[in-house]
Amino acid sequence: MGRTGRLFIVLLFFTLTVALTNSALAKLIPDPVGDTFGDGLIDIINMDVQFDSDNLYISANFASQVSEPGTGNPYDLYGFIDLDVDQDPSTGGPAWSDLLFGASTDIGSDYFIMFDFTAPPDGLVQLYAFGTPTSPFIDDVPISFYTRSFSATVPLGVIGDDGWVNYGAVFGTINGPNDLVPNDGYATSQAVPEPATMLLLGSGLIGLAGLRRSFNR
Ligand SMILES: [Ca+2]
Ligand SMILES: [Ca+2]
Ligand SMILES: [Ca+2]
Repeated sequence: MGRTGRLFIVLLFFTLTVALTNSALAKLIPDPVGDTFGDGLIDIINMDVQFDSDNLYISANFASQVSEPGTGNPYDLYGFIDLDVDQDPSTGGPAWSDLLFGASTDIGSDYFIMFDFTAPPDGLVQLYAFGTPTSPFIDDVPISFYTRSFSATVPLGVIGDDGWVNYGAVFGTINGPNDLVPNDGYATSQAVPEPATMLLLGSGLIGLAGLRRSFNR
């Protein structure tokens, strides 16, 4: 194997290392199947909150079907996502799982997203800032529902955050909560893969192609 071939192997190794690091970053927060309560219709499988320089991207997968609140489907998804944007339990308020179940999540919820109990299905859920005695409405958050998942996008400009947040969520039906994620404690947001990493991954794949060529020669 010539010098070019060795260079390709080094490139490939570096690329695999970077790819593995990124798959660790993109790991979903898992939640057990079958750990529901109440009417048990909504069962969270996992949840993920990632950020880039512009947005927080919030998504969750469910064992059950889910639909946007307000459609009248039994699987219409209701609930709350708590966002501790300064990762400080002493600012903001208690998480909804603490309020509803006496959990102790160590979240100081500065903002929460409510899956609205009254709005028609309009592709939006509502962002509130924690406050006493009332929590002011901040903005609508665009959300897309798929058969067993949803994905919502919160502009960082709205919550004034650097992208790192602690979060937790409670989901259920219109009849009440069914599942918490995480069950005890909180999860922390992650960065989405950077374009520079994608470039490295791309150059590694080109390297792999080159390596095959040099072997075939
Ligand atoms: Ca679950
Ligand atoms: Ca806080
Ligand atoms: Ca759970």
